Amino acid sequence: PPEQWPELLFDLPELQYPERLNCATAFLEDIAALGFADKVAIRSASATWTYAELCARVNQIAHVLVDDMHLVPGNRVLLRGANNPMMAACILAVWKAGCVAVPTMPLLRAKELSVIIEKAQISAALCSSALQEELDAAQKLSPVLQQIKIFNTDVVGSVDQLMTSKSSNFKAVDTHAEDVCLISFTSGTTGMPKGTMHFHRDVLAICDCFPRSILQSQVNDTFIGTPPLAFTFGLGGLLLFPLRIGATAVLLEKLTPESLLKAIDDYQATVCFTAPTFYRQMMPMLPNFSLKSLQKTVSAGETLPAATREAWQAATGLIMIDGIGATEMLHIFISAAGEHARSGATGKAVPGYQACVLDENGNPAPVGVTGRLAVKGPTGCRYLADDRQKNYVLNGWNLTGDAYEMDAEGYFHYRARTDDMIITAGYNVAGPEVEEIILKHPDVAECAVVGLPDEERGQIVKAFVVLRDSNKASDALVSDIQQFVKANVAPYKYPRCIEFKDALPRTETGKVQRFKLKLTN
Ligand code: 3SK
Repeated sequence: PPEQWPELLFDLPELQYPERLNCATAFLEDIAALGFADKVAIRSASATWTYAELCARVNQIAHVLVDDMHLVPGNRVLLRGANNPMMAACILAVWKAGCVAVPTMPLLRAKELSVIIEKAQISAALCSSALQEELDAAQKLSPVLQQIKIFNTDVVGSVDQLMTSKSSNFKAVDTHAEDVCLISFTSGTTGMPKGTMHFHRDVLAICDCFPRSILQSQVNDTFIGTPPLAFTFGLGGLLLFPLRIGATAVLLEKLTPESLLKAIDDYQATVCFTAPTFYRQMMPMLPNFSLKSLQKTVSAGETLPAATREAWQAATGLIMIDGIGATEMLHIFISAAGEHARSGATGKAVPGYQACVLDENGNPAPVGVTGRLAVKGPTGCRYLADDRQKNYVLNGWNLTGDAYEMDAEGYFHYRARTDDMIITAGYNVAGPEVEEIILKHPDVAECAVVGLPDEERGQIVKAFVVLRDSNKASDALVSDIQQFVKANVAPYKYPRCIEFKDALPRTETGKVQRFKLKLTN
C-alpha cells in the first residue's frame, strides 16, 4: 500500500474501543460530561436542543421502545424520516436500547420499503407522520412489520405523546463493540438493494478517521448540508461527526440550492456536506448570499469534476474537500484537504485506512495503471444475507467497484465505476473522463456517458446530455459537442451518439443510474 500522510498520522491506538461499547453514549453522556451539556447539539427550523436536552429526549424515546413497543436488544427497527431532530433522536434511542437501526430513504415507495422489511425481517418501525402513507402501504405488502409508531406529531399513541410521561434517564444497554447497530441499505447504481451491517465500534471509527485527520473539525463548528440521515454520508457528516466532538448539527428538510445558501448564513454554518451536483447548482446564486461563516466544503457521493472544484474555489476561495466513501465502508476512506488537495485527484487513503489499485489478476497495479480500487481499514463490508459478499471482500480487502489510478505520490485518480469502463474498438474509455469534457461545454448542464453494444466496435461511446436551455437542442449542437470533445481529448473518446434529455435518472443519493440509460437503448 502507498504511504499515507506522515504529518497527519494520529495515534491509531485511539481506534481501539472497549469491548463493551454502546456507541450512543459517546454522542450524549460522554459529551455532556466534558462540560458541553448546555451547548447546542442540534438546530432545525423549529427547534434548538442542547446536549442535555437531546440526551433527555433520546432517553425518553428509548423508554418508549422498551416499555410500549416491548423491543429487546438486537431487534431491528426501521426508521423513516427526513433530516430533523426527532429522526436523529430516534436513531440514537434505537442504539441506546441495544437495537439495530435500519434508516430508510424518505423517497422510497411501498414496494421498495417492503423489500427492505422482508430482507431484514423488521417487525417494528418509527416513522415521521409526514411519511406514514408509504410505510402503511408497505406494511400491507409485508405483514412481518407488526408495529409502527409515528413521530413528529402529538396525536395519542405517537412517540412524541408517549415520551412525555417517561423518565429522562435511561441506562444504555450494555452492548458488545462488535454487535451490529446499523443496517444501511444501498440500492447502488444497479437497482438491487443490499443491506450493509455495521458495528457499534464502526460508528465511532468513522468519526475518529476522516473528520479528525482530513476535515479537522472543531468543537465550535456548525455542520450543515443535504444528504439524508438515511444515507451514511449524511448520517456521519450531518449528525455523528458534529456530536462526536460537541459541535452543532443543523438538520434541515427539503433543501434547495437557494435555501441551503440562505441557511448557511442564517445558521452561520462552518462546514457543509453535499454532492458536486448541488455545489454546481449553488454557484450561479452565490452573489446573492453571504458565505462568510463557511470554512470547509466537503464533496462526495459522486465524482467531483475538476471543472466544478476549480469553479467553486474561484467563486468562494474555499478548497473543496473531495472524498470517496461507500455505504459498505460506512463513510469516506480516500480524501484530501487544503494544500494537500489536487485537482483531478480524490486524495490519498484517509489515516486509519489503506488503499491500493489491483490489476485484473488481483495483483497491485503499477503506478499510473487503471485498476480496481481496494481498501482496508477499521470499517468494512458485511452484507446481510447476500452472495455478493464474496465479490466485495477478498483477503480482508474491500473491492469497491471503482476503477482508479494511483500516481507516484500516492494520490488516487478516479476513472470510472468498474462497470462504466467502455471498450470501443480496442480502446479503453472511462465514461467520467468524457463527461468531464462535455460538462465544460457552455451549453451543457449535466451529462452521463455510457457504452452501448455495437456490432462493429464492440461498444460505442454515447452521451446523454441535459442542456442549460433545452430549446437549443439541434443536430448542429450535437456536432459542436462532438468537435469540442475531439479538441480536448484523444479523438477516439468522442461520443458517436448524443441524446438530449430533460433530466438524468439518479439514485436518491444523487448518483447517476447509468444502467437505466443503457437499458433505454
Ligand atoms: O461516496 C459515497 O457514495 C458515500 C457513501 C457512504 C458514505 C459516504 C460516502 C461519501
